Amino acid sequence: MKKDKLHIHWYPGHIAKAERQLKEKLSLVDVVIEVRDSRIPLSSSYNNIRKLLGDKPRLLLLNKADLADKNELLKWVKYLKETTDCNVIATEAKGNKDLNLVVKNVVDLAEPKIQALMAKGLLRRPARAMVVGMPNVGKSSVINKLTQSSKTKIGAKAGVTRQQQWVRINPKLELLDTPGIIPTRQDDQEQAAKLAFVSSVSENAYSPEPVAKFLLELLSKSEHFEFIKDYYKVEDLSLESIAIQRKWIIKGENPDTERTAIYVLKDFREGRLGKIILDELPE
Ligand SMILES: Nc1nc2c(ncn2[C@@H]2O[C@H](COP(=O)(O)OP(=O)(O)O)[C@@H](O)[C@H]2O)c(=O)[nH]1
Ligand SMILES: [Mg+2]
Repeated sequence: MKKDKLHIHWYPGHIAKAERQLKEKLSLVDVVIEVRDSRIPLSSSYNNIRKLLGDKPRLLLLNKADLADKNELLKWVKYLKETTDCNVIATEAKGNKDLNLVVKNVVDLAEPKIQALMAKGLLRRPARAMVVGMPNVGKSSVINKLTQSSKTKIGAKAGVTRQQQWVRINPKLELLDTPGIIPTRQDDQEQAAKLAFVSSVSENAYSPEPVAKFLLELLSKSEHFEFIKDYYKVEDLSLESIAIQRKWIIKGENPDTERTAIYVLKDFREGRLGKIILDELPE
C-alpha cells in the first residue's frame, strides 16, 4: 500500500452481501431509524441513501452529539430537516433525554401505514422499526437504549432467510433487535478518510499516515486550528512537527510519523482535539 497517498480499500463482495441483508430486513419494517455520526453528518451516509433504503419513512439520528460542537450541530439538524424528507434528532448514547422523543417520532412516522392497514380491515398492530447505519456510528447503542426500558423479547417472526428477533418497546412499537449495516462503500476517498477518522472503516483498509495527514489538513483550515496547535505545542499541524515536539525520532533523526499518525487519530477519536464537525455545512 502506498504510504503517501490516501488509499482506502473497500470490498465489493462484502458490500453486495451487506446490501442484500439490509434489504431483507427493510422488507419487514414500517419505519427506518438511520444513525449517523454527528462529526460527519453527510459523510456518514450515502448521497443516494433514499435509493438504498426505499421509500420507508425515516428518522435521522445525529448520534455522538456529545463529540460535536453544539451550535454547529444545531445548524446541521436544521439543514438536514430542510433538505431531506426526514425529521432529525441529535442523540447521545449516554443518558435518556432523547429517548422519548425518538420513540414518539418513530410511532408518528408509522401511523399513516398503520391507518392504511386498518382501512383495509386489519386490526391495529404495533409499528415495526429498525436501526440502520454505517459501522461504528452507534447503532447498537441506540438499540440498547431503546430496548433497555422494556426488555420484552417478543420472539421470532419469519424473515426471508432466517428468524428475526423483535423487542417490544411499548404497546405501539416493536424494534428489530439487530441493526441493518450500511456498508461503507465509498468511491470518494475524502469521504472514506472521514469515515476512517471516526473508525467506521476497518483499520486494515488504510495506512494511518496519509489518513492522519489529511485530518491535520482539515483541522488546519478549521476554527479549531489554534486550540490544536496549542494542544500539540507546535507551530504548524504536521505529523513531522508533532513527532519532533514529542521527540519521537527513529533511525537517527527521522520523525516517527507513523507512530504520530496513530496518536493523532486516537486524539481526534477520543475528543481531545475538541468537539469538531468535519463536514462542511453547505451554504
Ligand atoms: N461519545 C459517544 N460514544 C458513543 C455514542 N454512541 C456510541 N458510542 C460509542 O461508539 C462505539 C460504537 O458504538 P456501537 O453502538 O457499537 O456502534 P455500531 O457499530 O453502529 O453498532 C462504542 O464504543 C460506543 O460506546 C455517543 O453518543 N457518544
Ligand atoms: Mg453494533
